[in-house]
Amino acid sequence: MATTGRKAGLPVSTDPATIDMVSIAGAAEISTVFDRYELQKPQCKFGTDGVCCRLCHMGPCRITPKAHLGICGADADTITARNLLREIAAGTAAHSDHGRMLVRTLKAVSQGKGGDYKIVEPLRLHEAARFFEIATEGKDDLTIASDLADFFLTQFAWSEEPNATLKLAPEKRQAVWNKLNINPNGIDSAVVELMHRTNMGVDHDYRHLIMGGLKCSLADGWVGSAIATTVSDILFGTPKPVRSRVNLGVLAGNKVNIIVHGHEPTLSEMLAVAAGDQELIDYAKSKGAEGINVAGICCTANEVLMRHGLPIVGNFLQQELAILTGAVEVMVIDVQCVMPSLAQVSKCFHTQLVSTSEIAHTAEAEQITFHSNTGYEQASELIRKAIDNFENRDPQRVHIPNESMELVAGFSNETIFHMLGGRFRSTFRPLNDAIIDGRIRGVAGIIGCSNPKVVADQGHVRLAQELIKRNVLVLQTGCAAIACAKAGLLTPEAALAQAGDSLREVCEAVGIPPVLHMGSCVDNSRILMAATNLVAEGGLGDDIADLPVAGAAPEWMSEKAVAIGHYFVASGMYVVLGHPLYVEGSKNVHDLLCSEMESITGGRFEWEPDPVVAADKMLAHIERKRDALHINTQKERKMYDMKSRRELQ
Ligand code: SF4
Ligand code: MSK
Repeated sequence: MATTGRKAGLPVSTDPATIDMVSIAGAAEISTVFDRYELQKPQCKFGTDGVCCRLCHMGPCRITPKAHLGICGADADTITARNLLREIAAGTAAHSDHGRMLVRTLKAVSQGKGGDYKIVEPLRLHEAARFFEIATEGKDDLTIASDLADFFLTQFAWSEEPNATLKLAPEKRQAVWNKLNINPNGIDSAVVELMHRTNMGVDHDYRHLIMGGLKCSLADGWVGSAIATTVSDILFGTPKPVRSRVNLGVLAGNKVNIIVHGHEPTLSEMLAVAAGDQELIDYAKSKGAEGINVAGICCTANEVLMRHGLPIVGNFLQQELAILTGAVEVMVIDVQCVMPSLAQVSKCFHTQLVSTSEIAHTAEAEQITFHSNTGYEQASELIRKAIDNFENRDPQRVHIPNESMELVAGFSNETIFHMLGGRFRSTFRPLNDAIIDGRIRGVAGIIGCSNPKVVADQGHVRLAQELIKRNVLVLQTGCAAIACAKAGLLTPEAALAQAGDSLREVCEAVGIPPVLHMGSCVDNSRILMAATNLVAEGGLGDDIADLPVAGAAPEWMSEKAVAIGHYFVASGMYVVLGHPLYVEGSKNVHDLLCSEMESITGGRFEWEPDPVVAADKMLAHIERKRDALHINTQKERKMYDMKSRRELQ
């Protein structure tokens, strides 16, 4: 069984900037996530095993050798499964509410009430309308946007019909869901159903519960997250390759630093635009700064990186450390992965913490609730606030680590299509061909958070290195992508130097790096679509479960990651988690998720803390899939020179 917990004596991170700032925090006696983790040790075994139940007030109950049933008679199977389902429901709710907010902005834009937001990507609007059979003939873009927004809003409510966006998946996969009866009928109702089923005295059969969890997770990946990604692309543009920099060293010693942190891209989008306003730049200069530097943390960072090339300060575990540099004038927070401790850390510096979401307040942060119709004005005001705060920065307390790394991001499916197929024939064909003839063994998604239980960034970076070395193309999102970026793996040159020979040849020929940054957490829907595109292109089976692909979340921590893992497994993928779900207290639930599930959905979980062993296991799975597809015959390696590219076109 996998163990969890960072062993004594190991560093907190492999990232020198993080290590540097943690020691500065220690010297200043400012507590960080790493200190608080130590204080929580040993962590509760009942919680870790998932056998603590507080679903009713006869409890709380714990399963022990002496008491193998809760007061109501629930056993370890029921208790662990119910706890797991509540995590899936919460993760689904988070991604999907983010999607709903974007749909509401799209609707407001269509009604002329969206302030400075507009439809930046009409192509994507038309493509989505076509796919979902929304009439476009004779309609202008705003009317189509209105109809599309209405259609997306219907996907949240309960309906007799399964969610229409499930049709994005390969047909054979849809048939699997039909057969298993796990099609969701609305995002909100899927979440409500899980909360009902896990209420005291309702669903007690762990198998039935877990299948219900898969159903809800599908409402996350193929519905809520897919909608969030699509609407983001329509409103802010489909990402294209973009160069930028990452790590705490992107903070500027001589500029006004504003950090956007959280998940929703709406306000950060306007901050990115407003930061270029000459009047504001001049105002910053009048206050002694050389300019304005907007940078991001967590998935807001990924959103503004993908579309504007704004720099990334760091991933989840670096949010407090950014403030500890003493060089941040304003940190703007919204929803998800924002630590409450930011209020405590910012109090030790001049940093103003501004909370902007209607639903997410932080005590002691200033609350400026964001409204899309005044987005630009609010963004300008926030920048002014930061400029005014610049004079309060204490140069004696500024410590910005030198570390920053170049990166290339912006790999949407549309971009990959174009890069692989060339200008005139957008296609995944060269990628499918390279997989079929073995130059690329398969594709792996490495996603998810960072977690103080493990050496931060190590799992992501080592796993990505091992996989590209073995000629596996890596797709990334979230904090995993930021970790690899910090280690230089999103620099095409550096990554290519570490890639296996045949993967390098293909990547060089078509001009893509071996590690592709596809966006934020909700953009895991792009990975689902990449898998769907591989199926659609032909030659690799009819279903995602047939593909030589695997997923991993080496350092995950969020309930959102629990939902993501389940929708990948429900979609037929093999998923390796760096530490177990809270289910180890039930052998039955463990066995269902980690072995039997493969015969049900074609996918399954595995826990593996060692990234090299995880790479072994993922590659073994990929090779098994290749064998089943009968593509594992030795073929002459084909060099993709200009002639072969022209032939393709
Ligand atoms: Fe205990 Fe059952 Fe209540 Fe859970 S639902 S707290 S196991 S009595
Ligand atoms: S931000 S969910 S810590 S990836 Fe999306 Fe990072 Fe995980 Fe949050």
